[in-house]
Amino acid sequence: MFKKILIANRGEIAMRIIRTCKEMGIKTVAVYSTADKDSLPVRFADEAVCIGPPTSSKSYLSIPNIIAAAEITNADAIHPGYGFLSENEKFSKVCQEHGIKFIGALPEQIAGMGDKATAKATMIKAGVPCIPGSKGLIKDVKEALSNAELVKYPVILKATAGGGGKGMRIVWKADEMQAAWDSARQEASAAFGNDGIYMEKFIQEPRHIEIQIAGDQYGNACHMSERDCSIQRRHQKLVEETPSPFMTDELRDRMGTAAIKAAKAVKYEGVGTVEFLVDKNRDFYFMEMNTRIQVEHTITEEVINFDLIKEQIKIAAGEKISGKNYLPLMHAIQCRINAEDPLNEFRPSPGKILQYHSPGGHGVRIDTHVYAGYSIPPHYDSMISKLIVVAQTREEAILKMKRALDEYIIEGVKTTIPFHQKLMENPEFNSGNFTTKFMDSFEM
Ligand code: MV4
Repeated sequence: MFKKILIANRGEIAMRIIRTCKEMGIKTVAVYSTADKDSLPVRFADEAVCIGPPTSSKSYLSIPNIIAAAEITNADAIHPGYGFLSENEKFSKVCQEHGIKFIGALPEQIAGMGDKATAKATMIKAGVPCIPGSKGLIKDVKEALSNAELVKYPVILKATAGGGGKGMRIVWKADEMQAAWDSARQEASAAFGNDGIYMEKFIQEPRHIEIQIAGDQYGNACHMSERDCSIQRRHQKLVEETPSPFMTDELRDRMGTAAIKAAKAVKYEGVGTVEFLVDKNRDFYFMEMNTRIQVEHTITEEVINFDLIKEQIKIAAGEKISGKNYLPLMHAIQCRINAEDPLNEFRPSPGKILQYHSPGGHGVRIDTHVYAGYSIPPHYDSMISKLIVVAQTREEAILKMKRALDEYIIEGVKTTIPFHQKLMENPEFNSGNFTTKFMDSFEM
């Protein structure tokens, strides 16, 4: 087992990783930018190293600075959390070259899944259901038009380097193709320095359901059921829950089997997520594979009674997994509490937290790095905390979430708490019958 892990991240996920390391008897090193010197991970890690100024590119994204911190402190592994360098092929490789275990995917796996057209080709070959579309990249608008005739409108153009909706254009009919093609290419080129585009049939009003998976160094893989992430706004998830209200035992079995196929196809080591779109007929299609721990891993932990960070560390250290799948025993919901103003188009609201009281009691979990007097820096994402509830049924989980939201006091910054309170009262949300279009028409 590792003796000392450096956490190449900040905020709640840095705290989350430190907690598990402590429980495993592993020493921790926090790295921080000058904007985060008063943060909790810096306070609770065994050691802390300043790696630069607030700008991410000069601190949390600086490979040389982070490797130097690992060498100075003699860390034998690096946990990258989510975001920042967690899916950076170069960082995974540089760690390897320095004899430091990267607790995440291998460079080849990051590259293979990071390029969406390549990932899709891999999944088609492995027999994972994919959305009908172009065979790989499209070279010009003429080829786009001929592909669309075969796929049939509406179609969607996607940037191969994309994810998170950038460089994506829906095309409803042929005469919109030229403009969509030009703008998708332009946006992809500017955002990723890669203007490769491929095409798919556009699935209308899908659900976003993802499967948590794990694989070990010996070729074993398992799934840990699903998370429904359909409640998103501009590709930012706001609420996640498991099980999905749309799930059936039969669908879970089919999606779980497909996700395991996906993991085995790339000899996946570690924990990961296979994202699917699910249509109204319960047909599902591979969308992306995330080779990192995700923000919403917490709800899976609650329903299968399992520490996913511990599992990640054990797999990285060479332990075997049993290969058996995990089914949900409970119902869990997570609300992302952000320093944003839901009455003002979710505008960021950084600043000092003047009063802070967090909810508690049976079945309530808060993952956070904040405290009364803490200032949320403007340089990073605006998440304050993750509020997670777990109960026997969906109805009880919603009631518990309402109770917890009522107890939650945060003063000094605007938060998404009022949005979540409104959502928990919403009939459509309560019915469980919602899709990724839900937030388009939500009124505060
Ligand atoms: C799609 C789609 C419909 N049809 N692909 C959005 C982010 C990127 N990862 C893929 N996305 C989508 N791909 C086809 N063929 C609809 C979306 C989409 C979406 C997906 C998941 C969650 C929220 C979404 C919001 C808008 C569009």
